[in-house]
Amino acid sequence: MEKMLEFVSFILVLVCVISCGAAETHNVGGDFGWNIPGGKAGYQKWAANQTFKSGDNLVFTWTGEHTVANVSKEDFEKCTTRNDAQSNSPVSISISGTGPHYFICTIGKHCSFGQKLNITAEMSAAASAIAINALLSAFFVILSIAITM
Ligand SMILES: *[C@@H]1O[C@H](CO)[C@@H](O)[C@H](O)[C@H]1NC(C)=O
Ligand SMILES: *[C@@H]1O[C@H](CO)[C@@H](O)[C@H](O)[C@H]1NC(C)=O
Ligand SMILES: *[C@@H]1O[C@H](CO)[C@@H](O)[C@H](O)[C@H]1NC(C)=O
Ligand SMILES: [Cu+2]
Repeated sequence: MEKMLEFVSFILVLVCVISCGAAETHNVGGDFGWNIPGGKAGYQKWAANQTFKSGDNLVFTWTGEHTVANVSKEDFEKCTTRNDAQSNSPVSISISGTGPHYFICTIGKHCSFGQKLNITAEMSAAASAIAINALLSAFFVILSIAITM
């Protein structure tokens, strides 16, 4: 019985890895793109309405003079300028790993004026399925030990 459940769970993981792990593309700012936001909420409002997963792509598109740099939380808060930013629109960045990620424009005071984006990435569906499968497998092992005792 456990063997069969384990097999079913394994098949579900395989199916998910193949079909439900598709990476999504997020066009930063929607139609507004990557620019100095007018409103106070800036990019937080846009980000709040999205679900970011590890492996998804962020696409920054702009006209005029802007850049995108992946920065630390501290540099994000202080708008620390740096010279390793990407300056040719569009810039596509793959979100690597879960947790927070921070991006700023490094031109003039654009970041201080709100051209900054922080996101929090969740585990991808495929990674979640693998993690759940590992938990289930552990559970089945414990169950089969308990049964034979
Ligand atoms: C959030 O996204 C939904 C669906 O894409 C949309 O209908 C809604 O207007 C958005 N809300 C905001 C505040 O952008
Ligand atoms: C941004 O840089 C940090 C530190 O180097 C790195 O861990 C993270 O994966 C990068 N994020 C993206 C989206 O490239
Ligand atoms: C961005 O940072 C703010 C302030 O720390 C936080 O409240 C918000 O949840 C973060 N947004 C995302 C999408 O992680
Ligand atoms: Cu800018």
